[in-house]
Amino acid sequence: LQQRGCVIWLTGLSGSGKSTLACALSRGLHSRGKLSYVLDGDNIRHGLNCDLSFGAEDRSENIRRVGEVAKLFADAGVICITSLISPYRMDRDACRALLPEGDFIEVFIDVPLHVCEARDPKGLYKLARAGKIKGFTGIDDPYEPPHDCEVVLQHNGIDCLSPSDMADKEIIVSCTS
Ligand code: GGZ
Repeated sequence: LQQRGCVIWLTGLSGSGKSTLACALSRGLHSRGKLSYVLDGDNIRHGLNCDLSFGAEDRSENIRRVGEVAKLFADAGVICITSLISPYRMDRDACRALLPEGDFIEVFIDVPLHVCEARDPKGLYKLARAGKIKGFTGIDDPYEPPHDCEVVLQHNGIDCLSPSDMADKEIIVSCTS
């Protein structure tokens, strides 16, 4: 295997399309002969991080553990794609600091709250608005967008960028060059 590992860190609101994009990216890399692995928040919370809640401290611990695991993948030469809301800037920056300069590619999926809320694929925003889920990101828990990340994928306000459009953008270029 002749490949340098790195971490592609996707961040954005629930329903912004992180998991779909992670999957499309992974396929795009595979078709270019690159080995990648997706660490998805929702899955990880059923296994490795099943002891963690959505309180601020536990979210930070969630991000910390995934950051450490992602680093292990990168060390092994794998392109590790993480897909977590990762709402707090400080936690994302701590993960960045684990890797050599240039090996942490932070990708902000910049889809506005009203669009995510209109999509509401799992009905969670509706529950959050009704007060049935407390501390939901974007509703009554903060999301801190990156100040200076490697890639911003913006929503044009009309339709969705298709994940394959997004996956073909500069992200693949930066981790295959
Ligand atoms: C945000 C929540 C919450 C609360 C459950 N806030 O879109 P989903 O449903 O499938 O993915 C979301 C997932 C978020 O897990 P992460 O590990 O990515 O979050 S974090 O990075 O903040 O630790 C959402 C669901 O869990 N979910 N409750 N209160 N999202």
